[in-house]
Amino acid sequence: MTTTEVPVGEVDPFSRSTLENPLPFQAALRDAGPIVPLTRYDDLYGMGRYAEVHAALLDWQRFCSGSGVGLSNFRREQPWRPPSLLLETDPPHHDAPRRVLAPILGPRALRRLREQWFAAGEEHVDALLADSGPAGVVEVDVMPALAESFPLRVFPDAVGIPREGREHLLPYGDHLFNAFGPANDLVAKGAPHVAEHAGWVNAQCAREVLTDDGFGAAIWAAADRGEITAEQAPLVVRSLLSAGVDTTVHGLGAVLRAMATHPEAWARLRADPKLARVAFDEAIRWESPVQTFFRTAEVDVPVGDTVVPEGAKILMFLGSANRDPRHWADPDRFDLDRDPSGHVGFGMGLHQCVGQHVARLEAEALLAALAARVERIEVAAAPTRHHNNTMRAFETQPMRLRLDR
Ligand code: EJD
Repeated sequence: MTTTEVPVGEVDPFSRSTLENPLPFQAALRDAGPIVPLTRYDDLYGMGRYAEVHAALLDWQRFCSGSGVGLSNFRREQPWRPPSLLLETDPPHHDAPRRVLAPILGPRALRRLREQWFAAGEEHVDALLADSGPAGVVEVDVMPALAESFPLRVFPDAVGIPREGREHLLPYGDHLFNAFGPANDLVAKGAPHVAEHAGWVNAQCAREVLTDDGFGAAIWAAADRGEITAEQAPLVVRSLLSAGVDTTVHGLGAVLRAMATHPEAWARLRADPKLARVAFDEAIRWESPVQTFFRTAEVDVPVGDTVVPEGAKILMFLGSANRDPRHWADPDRFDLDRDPSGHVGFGMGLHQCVGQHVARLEAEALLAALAARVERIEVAAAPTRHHNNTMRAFETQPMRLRLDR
């Protein structure tokens, strides 16, 4: 907890109580200044205001990613897995993998998937709603029943990996996102199983394992054209399996929460399904499933009255920037009438989420299917949080879906 007695710089952003509800800590961090030393960890500074977070994300020359985007500094510590060619690199090394992946996940390429995923959304929702009683109500925990199962149904197929072993994907991602933070109990809990999950994930990245029509095959085709090397291709496939599952699960969890707690927004979305996209982006701003990641100061960087010394880590609070009242009017309000574009929930600058169009399409397909059949989404019981060093997530969200009849 942030109390008036403890200066915000002495609070552990990764403690269980901060993870359970980070909002008071983030408000105090923003009020303390544009950059604040976080003294629980060595050589660490925190940035919580929109203007500075936004500017730093654009300034890849001084706020670099090549030393890792977690607390661990790769110049001094061995990473737990070979670094990502997209996430944990700077130009020029970053650029070829990014240039290859961007069109594979871009709006033009996704047109092919749109009809398929909308049909999958309908099937998925129909199966869930088949269990409604005579009252036309389905009471269900939407985390497993929708937020997890829908991405797991459509995304691995689109990558082109086999069905067997997909249960490794979520625990792999959960550990990966924990491992960006400090080596606390959350990391310790995942550690005994990492080798098993990582072994399976890495094995799915081989050309022979992948179908010949998915995102994975398209990455390998780029290797054949010489745009990346054959050594790079499996690591780029690994990026899809790393960043593409847990993130969308918790993005869907966020938009479902918003719809259940804002019935007027749900009614508007039902009347105009085109609102699904802005609803999803506003939910990403409001909840910020990816709460934080780090940069490393490439040189001494002055920020306000503070000089961040070369080699120090800077913790960028995306969720805090997305609720900074210096930038957003009434930021704690979920509001379908605001323009959420410019939020940093997908990052900003040259590392900005390359999979965001995929995430939006998954959300649109699921929301459209729900909108066609569900008149009201109600909170049936208080949700519970899933603690993760990077993600703001729900473990459970019991809801009542009232069918249109
Ligand atoms: C990520 C914060 C990868 C990879 C890329 C992006 C993430 C994780 C892993 C999404 C980090 O290339 O392996 S939000």
